Amino acid sequence: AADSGTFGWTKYYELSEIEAWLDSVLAAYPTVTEEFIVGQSYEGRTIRGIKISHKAGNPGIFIESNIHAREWITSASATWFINQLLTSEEPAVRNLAESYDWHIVPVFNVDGFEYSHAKNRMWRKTRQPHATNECIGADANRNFDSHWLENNGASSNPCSETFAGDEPGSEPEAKALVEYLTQIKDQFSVYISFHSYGQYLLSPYGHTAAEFPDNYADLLEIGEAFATAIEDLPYGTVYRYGSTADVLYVATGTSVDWVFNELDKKVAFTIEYRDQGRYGFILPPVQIIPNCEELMAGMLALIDKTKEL
Ligand code: ING
Ligand code: ZN
Repeated sequence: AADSGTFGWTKYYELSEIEAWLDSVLAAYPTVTEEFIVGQSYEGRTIRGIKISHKAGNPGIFIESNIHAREWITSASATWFINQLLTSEEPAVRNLAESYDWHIVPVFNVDGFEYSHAKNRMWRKTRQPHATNECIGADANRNFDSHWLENNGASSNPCSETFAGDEPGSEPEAKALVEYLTQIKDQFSVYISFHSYGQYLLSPYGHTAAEFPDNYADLLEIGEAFATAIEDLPYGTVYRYGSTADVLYVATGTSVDWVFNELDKKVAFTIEYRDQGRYGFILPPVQIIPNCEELMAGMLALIDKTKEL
């Protein structure tokens, strides 16, 4: 395996270490992997992704991870998942790896992630200063052009943790993702956004609990399959599922709602990983691998159910 001596899943890594590992993976698997670039962050970092494709013509799955800086378990899970797709010998995982084109961005909010390592472990937002206010950053997951700033699902106060930004796409990261996804929209049919914490599989809508998508019954069936597969593991971890606004809270301008509504991708979910608040965002490293095992069990079930419907 690529760089197996120095990278693993028993601790959390900084951006530079994750990027070095990504480089080693790209070098070790040149025929099935390819780098892609979503764009540049406010501070000028490159937002990188990896595409894993074993054959032409596969349906695509896009994974966006660590849009919120402090949710370190999300990029740890994304790198673990990439490694599994490339190295697992389990038949079900090989089938998952080889039957889909995977587009995975392990660390989307690169500036915030770096800041959460260097300065403030609890940082959530981007790092773009505000013109008329000393507070820094917007919630990238409130900055997309879908019901932006409606229904109190975000804040217009730049000092809020859920500041929606000055306008949709005001954050260079969100703008770059919109442009990139628009460009490759025919190459994927499933979109997953990784978050922590709370143990949920969340579907659209985020913007209202008074309305549900036309395919909500299907989304609930997928949610049930995902949650059951996870609960069946020896850890017995319980995930809840349903629409974001119904089971969690109203959130507007999110990436998942934008992809669902504007790109018309009808299988779009947020995963909220472990735990339920005991450690919260500071999930102990010993839980990384169990969390990842739950991700794989859940993903296998999610994709199986999606195929069936
Ligand atoms: N939770 C997500 C948040 O952005 C979410 C929940 C995700 C809502 C996707 C809507 C869409 O607030 C955390 N923990 O960040
Ligand atoms: Zn989050």
